[in-house]
Amino acid sequence: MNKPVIARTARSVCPHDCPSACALDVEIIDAHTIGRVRGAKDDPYTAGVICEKVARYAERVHHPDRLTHPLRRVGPKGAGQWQQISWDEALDEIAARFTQIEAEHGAEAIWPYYYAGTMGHVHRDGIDRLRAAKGYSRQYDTICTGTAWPGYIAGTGMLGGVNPEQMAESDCVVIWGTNAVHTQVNVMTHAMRARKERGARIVVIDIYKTATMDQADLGLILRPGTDGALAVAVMHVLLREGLADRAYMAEFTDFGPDFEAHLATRTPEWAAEITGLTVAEIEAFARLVGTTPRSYFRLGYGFTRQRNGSTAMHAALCIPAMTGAWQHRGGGAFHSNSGTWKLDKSQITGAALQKGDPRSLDMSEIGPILTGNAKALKHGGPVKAIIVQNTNPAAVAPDQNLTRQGFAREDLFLVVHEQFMTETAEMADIVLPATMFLEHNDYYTRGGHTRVLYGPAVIDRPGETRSNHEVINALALRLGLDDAIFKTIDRDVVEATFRRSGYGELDEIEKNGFVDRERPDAEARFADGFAWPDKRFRFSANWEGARERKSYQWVCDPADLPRFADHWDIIENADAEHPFRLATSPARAFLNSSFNETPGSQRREGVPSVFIHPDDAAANGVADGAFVTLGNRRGSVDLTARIRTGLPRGVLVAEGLHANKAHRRGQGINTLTNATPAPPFGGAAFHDAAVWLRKAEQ
Ligand SMILES: Nc1nc2c(c(=O)[nH]1)N[C@H]1C(S)=C(S)[C@@H](COP(=O)(O)OP(=O)(O)OC[C@H]3O[C@@H](n4cnc5c(=O)[nH]c(N)nc54)[C@H](O)[C@@H]3O)O[C@H]1N2
Ligand SMILES: Nc1nc2c(c(=O)[nH]1)N[C@H]1C(S)=C(S)[C@@H](COP(=O)(O)OP(=O)(O)OC[C@H]3O[C@@H](n4cnc5c(=O)[nH]c(N)nc54)[C@H](O)[C@@H]3O)O[C@H]1N2
Ligand code: SF4
Ligand SMILES: [Mo]
Repeated sequence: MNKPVIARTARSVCPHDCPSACALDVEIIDAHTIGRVRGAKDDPYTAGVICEKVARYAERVHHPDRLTHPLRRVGPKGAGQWQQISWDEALDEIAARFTQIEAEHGAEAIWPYYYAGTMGHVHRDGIDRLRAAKGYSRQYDTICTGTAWPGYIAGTGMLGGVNPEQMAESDCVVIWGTNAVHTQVNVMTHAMRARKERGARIVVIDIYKTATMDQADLGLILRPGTDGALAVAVMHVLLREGLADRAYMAEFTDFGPDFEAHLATRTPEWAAEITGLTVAEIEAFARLVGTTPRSYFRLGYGFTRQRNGSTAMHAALCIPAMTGAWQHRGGGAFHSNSGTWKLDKSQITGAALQKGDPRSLDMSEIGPILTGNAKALKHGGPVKAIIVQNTNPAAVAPDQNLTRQGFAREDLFLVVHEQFMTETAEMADIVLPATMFLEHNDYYTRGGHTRVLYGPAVIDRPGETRSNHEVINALALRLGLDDAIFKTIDRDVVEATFRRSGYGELDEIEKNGFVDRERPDAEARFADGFAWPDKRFRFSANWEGARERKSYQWVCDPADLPRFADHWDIIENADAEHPFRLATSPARAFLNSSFNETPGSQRREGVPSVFIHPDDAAANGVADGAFVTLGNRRGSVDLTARIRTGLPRGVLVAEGLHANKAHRRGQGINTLTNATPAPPFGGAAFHDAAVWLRKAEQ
């Protein structure tokens, strides 16, 4: 075969929900076709490196299974019988049903539901414009960041940290609870540069020996949900050995005798018992960060997907406040820059049009909500209609049996706007075909670095696909809304948003593709104090302050929260009936449930499987490659056993998310995860499930 002729290379942005937000160079073969996708070499964070799944993006854009026409269900729910219809028929039917449901049950019976399939703000958040103008139920956004962000904000007062490009200038990079090789490969680019150029030490903290830990100088494998114990024991050692920066603490934190007395009880021996680490490992880690001023704490999401995840985040964040690492270039902490963009998104979300003050329903509780849980419904009426964009809750939401039961309700009118026939789309009454990022205009942010990037449409869209923005506007107009905000096109919204936010003119920005929002280094490292009125970092987490800043909702009694940074033992501990702790960590070649439809990713990930410690396998008579069933009170899932070392006994890790149907019996891994909101403000504890394990019938 002849090599395709590349007509040009277009600059774009990866739209997926990954902190890296890579700048891309996309080979354009003709008006409809792309070739290779590469990481932009001139982008300082991307630095020419992207993950393999996006490098193969041609497989996803040109996938034979892409949805290209609106479909109406003709058989029973979920039976896969469809009739192709026109856009006019589809939109008319949706508008008629929504109008009828609103008349009968009130606007709150309709719940637009979305997440971050695309991280472009115009196409991701525009659904809120329709929601606001109609007074539909709000969505309380918890599924990803619900536990992580509050824990960080409760210490620093805001969501922002030292520019992650400075990892390259660090002498010790602590990669905590993130499997960066899988989930945000660019962290490794900068951390490895520090090792190569400065001899920096790389520390990785996880619950199993990940691909990231394979690159580490010091790997700490602890029991799931025990990071808080490690953090406070590290601080115990820092104080005991004179490695704490007392001058820094006196000036910049709320450190005092009560906290010191608390830490005196948090010995490495105490923490070893809880975490499964040795005293020597805890002390070695404490001494390393205590004697290396330029220690950079890259705090991930993974360790916060435990019921005590918010307190674990806060506890880990306390360490650099005690060592004073914040003062040094290449030192400090970072979780996300999502609190630093200062964007005026009124053109996108239509906040000014808000009608009434509707209830806010927790997206992570979609299962309980759709199956009539009164508390989850905020003691209001049932949800009767949903329009979904950018997310696949039938696979990604916790407590899958409840979610699926909910979607199967005959009285629920479900519209799904999608690129593929996902598990959620399969349950729909109307399926609408969506464009991909190379086919529409948008701008993108992600927490992992400092730039806001623009990605224009660079190829023609296939079939009758329409963008999210177009669908929301078309539906709004049919529902009788006629505000000018519903008559816009995507590029103009980007332009207006940039202008209103003081970013400058899109024509100019488009020339290099980004706006750099890097803050002055002193500000990013809180050199003039932390973001509270008294400017002090909080070892005693300021949960109420975090709640106020982000309009979070309490899901627990604030009095139950530990007073100081600590291990909070509220995880789903193993018991006699459920002797294993399961984590559902990310697979390298999937991104949540995205890419599990592409052949390259399927080849790489193989069948849905679970890592088991050799002794646990032997004790349960499980051979490598055998089918096992994992279960708990929420349901059970079949997986293929992979016996391996590098994880504690009693811990199971299932990397995903594989398609539900890739599992025997069609039960996806989220059958086992818990939808009960994690304190203090909600969120799903995806890596925190107690399960039993049995040999499955082969
Ligand atoms: N390839 C790939 N990339 C992705 C994703 C994906 O699914 N696949 N998902 C994307 C999304 S939406 C997000 S939010 C980010 C998330 O990316 P990360 O911040 O990396 O978070 P997680 O992927 O949830 O988990 C990271 C690691 O945390 C570990 N972990 C679980 N429990 C604990 C614990 O109690 N303590 C410690 N120390 N570690 C624990 C898991 O084993 C896993 O290795 O990644 C994005 N990138
Ligand atoms: N067990 C377990 N479950 C998890 C996690 C875990 O670690 N373990 N991680 C959780 C996390 S961190 C997150 S963020 C959630 C994320 O979960 P989701 O937000 O559901 O992420 P995806 O599975 O990638 O699904 C996104 C969907 O949006 C579609 N899409 C992409 N772009 C567009 C577009 O422009 N328009 C429209 N209409 N559709 C589009 C894609 O085709 C895809 O089906 O999953 C959570 N679920
Ligand atoms: S998924 Fe992440 S690492 Fe891969 S290209 Fe997108 S932003 Fe970069
Ligand atoms: Mo996420």
